[in-house]
Amino acid sequence: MTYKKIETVCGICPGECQVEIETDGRNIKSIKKSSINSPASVCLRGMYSDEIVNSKDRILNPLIRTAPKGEIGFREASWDEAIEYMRDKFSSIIDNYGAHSIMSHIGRGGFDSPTDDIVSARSGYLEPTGFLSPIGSPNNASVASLCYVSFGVFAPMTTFGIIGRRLLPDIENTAYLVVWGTNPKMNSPMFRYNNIVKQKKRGMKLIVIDHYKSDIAKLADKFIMIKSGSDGAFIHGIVKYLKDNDMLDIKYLKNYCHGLNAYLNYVDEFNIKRVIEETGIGKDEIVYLAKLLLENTAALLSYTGLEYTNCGVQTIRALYTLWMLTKNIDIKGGLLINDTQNERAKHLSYKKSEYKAIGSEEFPLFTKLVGQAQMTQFPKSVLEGKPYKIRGLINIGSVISINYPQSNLYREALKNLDFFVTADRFLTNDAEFADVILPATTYYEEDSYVIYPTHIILKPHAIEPRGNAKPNYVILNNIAEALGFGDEIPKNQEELIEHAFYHMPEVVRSLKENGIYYFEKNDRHYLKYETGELREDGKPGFPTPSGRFEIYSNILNEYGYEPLPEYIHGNESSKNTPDLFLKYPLIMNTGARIASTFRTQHLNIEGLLNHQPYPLIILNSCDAKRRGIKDGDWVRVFNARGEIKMVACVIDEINEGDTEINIGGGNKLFDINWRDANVNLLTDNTNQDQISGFPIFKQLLCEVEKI
Ligand SMILES: Nc1nc2c(c(=O)[nH]1)N[C@H]1C(S)=C(S)[C@@H](COP(=O)(O)OP(=O)(O)OC[C@H]3O[C@@H](n4cnc5c(=O)[nH]c(N)nc54)[C@H](O)[C@@H]3O)O[C@H]1N2
Ligand SMILES: Nc1nc2c(c(=O)[nH]1)N[C@H]1C(S)=C(S)[C@@H](COP(=O)(O)OP(=O)(O)OC[C@H]3O[C@@H](n4cnc5c(=O)[nH]c(N)nc54)[C@H](O)[C@@H]3O)O[C@H]1N2
Ligand code: SF4
Ligand SMILES: [Mo]
Repeated sequence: MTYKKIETVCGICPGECQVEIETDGRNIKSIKKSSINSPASVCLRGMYSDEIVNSKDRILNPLIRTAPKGEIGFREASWDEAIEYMRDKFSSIIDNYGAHSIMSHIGRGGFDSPTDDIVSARSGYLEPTGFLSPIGSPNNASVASLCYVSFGVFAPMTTFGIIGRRLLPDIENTAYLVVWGTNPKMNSPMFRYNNIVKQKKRGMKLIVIDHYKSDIAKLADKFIMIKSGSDGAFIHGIVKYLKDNDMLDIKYLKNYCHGLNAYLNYVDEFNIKRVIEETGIGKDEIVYLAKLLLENTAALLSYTGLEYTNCGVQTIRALYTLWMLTKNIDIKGGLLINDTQNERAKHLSYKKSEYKAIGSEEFPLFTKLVGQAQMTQFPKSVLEGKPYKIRGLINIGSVISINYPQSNLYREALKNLDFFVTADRFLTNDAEFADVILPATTYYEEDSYVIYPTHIILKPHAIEPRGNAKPNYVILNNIAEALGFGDEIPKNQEELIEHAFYHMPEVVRSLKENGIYYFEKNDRHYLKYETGELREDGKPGFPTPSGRFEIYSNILNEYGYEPLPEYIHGNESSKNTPDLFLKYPLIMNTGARIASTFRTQHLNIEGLLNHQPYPLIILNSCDAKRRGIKDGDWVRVFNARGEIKMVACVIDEINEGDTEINIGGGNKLFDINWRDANVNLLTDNTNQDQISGFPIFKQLLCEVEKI
């Protein structure tokens, strides 16, 4: 057998890291790190990609349901038969109830560049767009309903008037990197983590603010441990300290900030005593961070750690405000504002619907800023018919019945659909309710392209697809075919790049000729809000309604929300639900990423399971002792909504009364240790950030007892 070494893209998660693999076209002999992007050798999942690709559990052909809903029972079918079947079922729903009764949903398994380019929402439309726009359904959703957009769209758009993708920490040039509510060692791709390690050698100092000692906190020069969900109080406390000590350059800031006075009055509520009480952080640390931010350059890295509280969007707005007030925005070594990125990909055609997307009544700003339906309102639609009933669902790469809050509600909803199609590599929990399951390839098996910050590459498949599995974009093409708009979705690599870069012919040409395209390098400009480079009219300021950095957000005000970045003590908490707190006295914080899994994924991969065999709840040692729990004990974690079984991991570096619970368990077909470990049985689909609709994953209540 002859093995060849080829540079390709890791097949396992949307990190799309570059790797070098040795393959004979079918088998993978070795996987090595590559110089271009993140080394797979530091990523556990990347190391086991051959085990994932060749897993005996892979779905190899389209499956059609034979058993009653709620059971696993399918027969294999050809693609032609599956397409005919879908055509039949979907046509009947559309004819009887209208196209708005069908919904699409894209999960993390659909975060590859092509899928994203084809189906993600487009700005400039007044109505929500997406995969089903061509047939006139406004109901296109994705895991954006609970991931990234509070941080990446809501907070930056309502503050800077700029999307989060344009805000970049200048790690190479900063004196201090502040990592606040993210863990770049887990977060993919991992080139950021490698860069942090490299810059630390240069002398950069690392500050980490987290509710427990995460992997990145272990690497920190200074670790500040905060009570879950209280970051807003900490930030306001820092600003109050700066204000009280006349350390802010008010004259300068007044020129560029909208609502400065109102905010500086608001922070008066956050005296040291209150801040210490809310956050568990001492006065020294408030003073330390205040001075550090003011006297040095500081870059900021943040993400999901701040998204899942009742004031998630506002807390991230407060954080940006702190960076602005300490003049760390768009300076060398600070938080940079990048040039506008060109829009990519042809828009799918758009047929107007007289129906509004589900969730647009409850969360109007979600529809406005994200252009999608808010999936958290899907159960209400299916089960209560409000505002109308969704009857058909097309799901690409997501496990809805585990990853959304209050999972049983979503199970009920999936069960009550007339027709449900899902595309995946494995039988997931949702399979219990799927009528058709379509087999998806890994990236190793796909011909597509990948976009990196400096270049775009064409990516040929490294190994032959297993069975009759297909890439997401071909699956989308096949479903579109069944629904009558197949010609709008590319079905091979050539059509794919013509679709994605239709407005950039030089990219298409370069990819076809050389397989690679390099972006032009532009000189970096700093302080663009002073020079007028951020606004269309060329005036100094920001592209917001007021033309300034909006501490007071006009958009939030217009939509009836609090315009200042206010702090709210959790809706479910010692203060707001004291009776519940007596029964469930621990703060339930869920979902810090672990190395061996990708949420529900890989709990059937032995190599990875060996690295962390058990689902963990991390507890403070005093809380454990009081309950007679020792490190490694199996425990029951419960609240009024449900109970799960986890293994206790007892540490000192988490506040008393706080917890950190792994997500992803619950698939009956995967490892036995993880089967009763779906923490979303304990979360609440009605407790949300009122601005974004994001569920509260990091600030609920629970109790633990030894089994
Ligand atoms: N309690 C709690 N719940 C959470 C979170 C939390 O922090 N706490 N986090 C939330 C977040 S941030 C997110 S993004 C969601 C994630 O929600 P999901 O997107 O549902 O995440 P996964 O469990 O990764 O499911 C992805 C599925 O896609 C499949 N897949 C992988 N690659 C491909 C592919 O190329 N094609 C196809 N068709 N399928 C593929 C995988 O096998 C897997 O079944 O969960 C959320 N849920
Ligand atoms: N291995 C692996 N990688 C993944 C994923 C995975 O499941 N597995 N999921 C992917 C997905 S969907 C996403 S969205 C990204 C997420 O990427 P990240 O946001 O980087 O996710 P985490 O690694 O959980 O980092 C969040 C950090 O915030 C901390 N935190 C939690 N609550 C609070 C709080 O109240 N205050 C503060 N200051 N910190 C808090 C957590 O302890 C954790 O260390 O990761 C992606 N990468
Ligand atoms: S982060 Fe994702 S893409 Fe990168 S090596 Fe790990 S599994 Fe592969
Ligand atoms: Mo996510």
